[in-house]
Amino acid sequence: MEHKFLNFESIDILDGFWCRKQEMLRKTTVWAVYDRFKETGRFDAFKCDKNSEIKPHIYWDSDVAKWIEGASYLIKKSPEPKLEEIIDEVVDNIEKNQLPCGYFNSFYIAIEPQNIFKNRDCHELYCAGHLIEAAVAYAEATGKTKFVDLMIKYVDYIEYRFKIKGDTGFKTPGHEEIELALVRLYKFTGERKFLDLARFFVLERGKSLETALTDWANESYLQSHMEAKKQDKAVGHSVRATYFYCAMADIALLDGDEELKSACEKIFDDIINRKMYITGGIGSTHHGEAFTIPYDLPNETAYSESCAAIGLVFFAHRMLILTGEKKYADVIERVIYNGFLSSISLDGKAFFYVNPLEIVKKNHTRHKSVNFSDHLPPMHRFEVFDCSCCPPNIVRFLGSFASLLYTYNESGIYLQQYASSKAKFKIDGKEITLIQKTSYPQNGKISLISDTDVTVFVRVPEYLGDLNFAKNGYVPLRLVANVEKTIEFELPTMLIEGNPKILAAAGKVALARGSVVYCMEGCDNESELFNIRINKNTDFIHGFDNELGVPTITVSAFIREDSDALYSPLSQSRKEIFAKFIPYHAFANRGETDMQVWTLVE
Ligand code: FUB
Ligand code: ZN
Repeated sequence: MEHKFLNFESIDILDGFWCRKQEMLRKTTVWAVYDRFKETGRFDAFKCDKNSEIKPHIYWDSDVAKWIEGASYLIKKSPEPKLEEIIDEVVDNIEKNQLPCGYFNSFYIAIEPQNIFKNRDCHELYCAGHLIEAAVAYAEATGKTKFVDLMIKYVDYIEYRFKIKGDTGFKTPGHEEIELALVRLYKFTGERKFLDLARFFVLERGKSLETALTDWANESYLQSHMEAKKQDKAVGHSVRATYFYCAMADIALLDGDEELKSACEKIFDDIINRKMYITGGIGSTHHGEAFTIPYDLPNETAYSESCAAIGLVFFAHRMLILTGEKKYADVIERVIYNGFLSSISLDGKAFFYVNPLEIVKKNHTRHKSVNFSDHLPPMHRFEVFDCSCCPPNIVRFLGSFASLLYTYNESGIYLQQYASSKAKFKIDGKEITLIQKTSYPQNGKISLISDTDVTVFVRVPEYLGDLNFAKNGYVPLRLVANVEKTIEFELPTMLIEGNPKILAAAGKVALARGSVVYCMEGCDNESELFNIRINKNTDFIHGFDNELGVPTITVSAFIREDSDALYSPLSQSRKEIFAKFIPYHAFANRGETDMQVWTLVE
């Protein structure tokens, strides 16, 4: 059954885990990303000065647009005049430089006007999509409509060139994004032509062969290997893919299109049953930043791009709305506490683009002559990248994070993610304020109080399996006005096995407490991490790391002692040690050191 979701603007996150992340976003991250983008010329690129010393990148517009979208979410919740001033300047520059036909892209206007809409993989429609999303978010935050009006002019031109005239060098975007942005523009304006254009881009994709780029950047890489409705597997570039699947789910919902819905369901299941890391990361190879084959989930060379984790949450959230099925919210929980959160440093200033599941710093198992250099994982986060798509995506994701907390329908409110918050609903004309108090993920206790009688269906976390008092995975709590009710889920600490087909997890286990996956770091453990074998009967000793400000788990383990012999007969001789784990999302915050999620067990 379809659900509606409660937008972040109706929810205040009050305290606890996610409140601290949002405060970090407002105080630090949004400014850190701005400063780096300003220094690198991304904001000035909007002046479209062809003589500028700094040559813009083809998709710098999208970097700034995602930052504007995130900044707008902050403004929506509480005024930020300085952010508004920065955004207004960008909008003025767009107004000054937009071509009379409506076209806008700072790179193409300044550097290659002769190549407008010629090359499918040059991200013009991707940039347009992000600018549209930014414009809508800014209008919703401030009531200022200049930006959105400029973008509507641009969209009209896109519609004319791609749909009406059809004289462009390609039919559908190389990097999806404009599709879901057009759906958003439709919802904002109510104008059907934007939805029609979104549908056009989704349904035209894969109908005819558009140019493939290289051997790996082929039609599958671009999700153009077949029509959307026939697709049933996650393929190709993982960010492009998830954005495309989001648009498919949007159209499925708005048009009641069962074929598109079924395609989305199959693709989603392919991801979560065969192609997703335990952290919720997706994309197993840096070749094409892409999905590969089922169960190919290498640890050290994992790509697991931050934007792909975000894309998976966007897709899962849409599927949750479309179907009301809890598994989608379970996946969101897995991603937000692991593969998404690892992307940002604890101080909020630096970011991972690639989120590995293993780092072997000394790298002594491979000589540098092995052509491995471009696969090796990053050992620390960066403040900005040449291709800096992830940092501003993180800004917009955290800025609108509260939208993930609740859905609702005529039967009541569904609590999908746990976070202390005050939410204001309007269901069937009735206003309801619901307060959720919790210290999750520190413990599993959730207290709820509302000002009106209402049923709240509390999602049972995936790691608890099926509870007999739950219905379809949700515990129904009938709240009577102003009477607090509490539910407490157990938060088990577990050793987890991977599917036997996952080579990278063979003979190994991962450690998790609830949905938070843990890892070992070299700086906490004296042995090489790959030599450590967790004792399968271990107790779990819970502690706290004051330097990092995160919980720790210590387990009993064995190592093989060092030896001079290169080979020796198998012996049972082992040294007992304790191995210390920290949450995966907190790794790489104490300098460069080894890290490992999957550990041998015996
Ligand atoms: O190409 C634009 C963005 O940069 C993609 O979404 C990321 O994967 C990175 O390639
Ligand atoms: Zn990215």
